[in-house]
Amino acid sequence: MSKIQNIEAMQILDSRGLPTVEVILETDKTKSNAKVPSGASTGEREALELRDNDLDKFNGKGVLKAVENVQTAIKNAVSGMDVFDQKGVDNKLIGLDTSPQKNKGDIGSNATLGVSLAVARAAAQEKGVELFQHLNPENPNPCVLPVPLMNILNGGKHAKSSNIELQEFMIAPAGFDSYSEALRAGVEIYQKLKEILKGAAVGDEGGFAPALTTNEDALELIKKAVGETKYKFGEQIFIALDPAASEFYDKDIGKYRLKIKGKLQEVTSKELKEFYESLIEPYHIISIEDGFDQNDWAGWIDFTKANGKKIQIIGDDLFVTNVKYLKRGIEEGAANAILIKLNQIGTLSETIETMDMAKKAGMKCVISHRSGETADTTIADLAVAFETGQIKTGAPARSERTEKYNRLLHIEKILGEKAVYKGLNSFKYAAPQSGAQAHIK
Ligand code: 2PG
Ligand code: MG
Repeated sequence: MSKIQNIEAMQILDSRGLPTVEVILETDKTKSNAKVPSGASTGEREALELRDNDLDKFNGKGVLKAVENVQTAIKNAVSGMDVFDQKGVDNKLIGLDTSPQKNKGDIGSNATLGVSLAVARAAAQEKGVELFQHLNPENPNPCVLPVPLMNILNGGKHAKSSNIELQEFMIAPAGFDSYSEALRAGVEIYQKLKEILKGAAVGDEGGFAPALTTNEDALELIKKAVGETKYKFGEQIFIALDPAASEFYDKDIGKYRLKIKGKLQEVTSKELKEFYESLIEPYHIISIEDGFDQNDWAGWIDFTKANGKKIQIIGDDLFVTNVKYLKRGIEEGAANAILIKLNQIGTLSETIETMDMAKKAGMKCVISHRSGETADTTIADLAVAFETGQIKTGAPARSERTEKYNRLLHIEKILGEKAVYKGLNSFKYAAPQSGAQAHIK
């Protein structure tokens, strides 16, 4: 037992230069901290990060109210609690949410998450173990390193300069024997792309953001970059997409608006499905996240029915790391994987509960950063702790992204001979969506 003695919070900056929350927590023996990330293409059902809306400061983006909530309501509620009682602390945090939508709208998910993660860090420090050896009480000796989904070309809301609608073009170096080899391959392809583009702006997640005329251009560029390295496209290197389709769905006309074949088009869910299907084979697409709008359940279900045995189909805005929406997705067969973002739900325990539900349903969990990040590397430990086999944390550029990749290098070193890289096997699903996938021999 080790009691929480003091909790403080501060307003700091994230990778976009916007305010975010840092929590500093003290017990008798230790001092821990956690920094909270923030999204741009947020799902409408996400837990709410509290912003000050004081237009005089940071254009309304300040988080002093959330900081205040940590130092008053939360501190009062959890002081004296045991840092080894993660669930107890998280339940207290959840109990402070009095918002009618139960989305932590009044207390702030940025306030709750900072405290929840600082508690986990304090407990690991007190035990004298690495964070990845503490986070999953059912598996204190995890050894699986994740496949990094590296976002090397940015579009959509993260990079307006690219002029394309799909948000993330990621490479998945899955055909390797170790995490560090896979990472190296990803880095070399990123550097090759830089050479081809002769220097281009980068988007929020460090991927390049050149001005393009159509979404397929991004895929062609990546294909070219891989082709100019020694790596085999479709054997070692695959592509994962996050279109973030809610951002280009027009509710009023019930259609998606995006550039296909160089032309801005308005397409139905069915036409969008056919567009994605036409890309899978030529570009070795292994995974598509948020291919459809967060309320287009029928679109998701049709796509998963047709392609769920061939590729990974991830719900991000669709599920928002929330058991309520995941349950519906499992019942209706809307996806075969879920993106896991701690701040979409606001506590570590709720995140673990969601991962448990996904795992039991045979769905893959992909741990994810946000487009607004900090130097906090908790998600790297989380991916290893739960042996999810996949993580997406941006391009191998900008230290808020590379810190996570570097932390995984450290974990690989700590594990030594025991480290496992499952590569393509990390993309295999169990029941009910199981089946041989086209790319996985
Ligand atoms: C996403 C994320 C992270 P954001 O859509 O998956 O890449 O973006 O944090 O802006 O929601
Ligand atoms: Mg997404």
